[in-house]
Amino acid sequence: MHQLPNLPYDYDALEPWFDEATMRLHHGKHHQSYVDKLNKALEGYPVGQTLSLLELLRQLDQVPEVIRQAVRNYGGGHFNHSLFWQLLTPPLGQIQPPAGELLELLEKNFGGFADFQAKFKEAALNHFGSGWAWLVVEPTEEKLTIVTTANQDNPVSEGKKVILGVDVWEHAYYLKYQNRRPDYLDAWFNLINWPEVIRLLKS
Ligand code: MN3
Repeated sequence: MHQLPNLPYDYDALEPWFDEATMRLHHGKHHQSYVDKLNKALEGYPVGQTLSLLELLRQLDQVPEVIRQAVRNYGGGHFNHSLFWQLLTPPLGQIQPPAGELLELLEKNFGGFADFQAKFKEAALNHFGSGWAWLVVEPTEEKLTIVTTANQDNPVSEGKKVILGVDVWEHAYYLKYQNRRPDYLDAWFNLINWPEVIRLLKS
């Protein structure tokens, strides 16, 4: 059985950028619902016991066709949100840009940290409808790219490694920011857990 992970901080710890009411709803209702629906979909299918969630998403063709779309949607929802929470951290005041190898890669691939932020925000803003924006490592090279996915899809299903992502479903920001996705994205930049991004890059 898959389980809702506890947040590594309190519901109000990301204020004022992410408000407590949104965090409670997003984690306790939306994410919980993905977990519940994933468990229900996998009921009676051995693949749910033999493969981890990451393995299921990496090998969707191994999932029986009758539950494949449910695993993609609800398993993706569970995976994406678990990653999203882990990549947030209570604000420390000023944004602490990443250093070391990650900063070098951002400079090499995007021109610099500020250029990376601008390009990431643009991609997340221009994504039409519900979905996610991601920073991924391309499988064959030391190259970072920004991609977006629809619904609860994740680039791991395309063989990529994800090191950062932001939820651009309206449920992630509508309570506090209404239709102002740009303001939500600016807020999110204050909350990125860069040490965790670096850990994922090296993993
Ligand atoms: Mn969400």
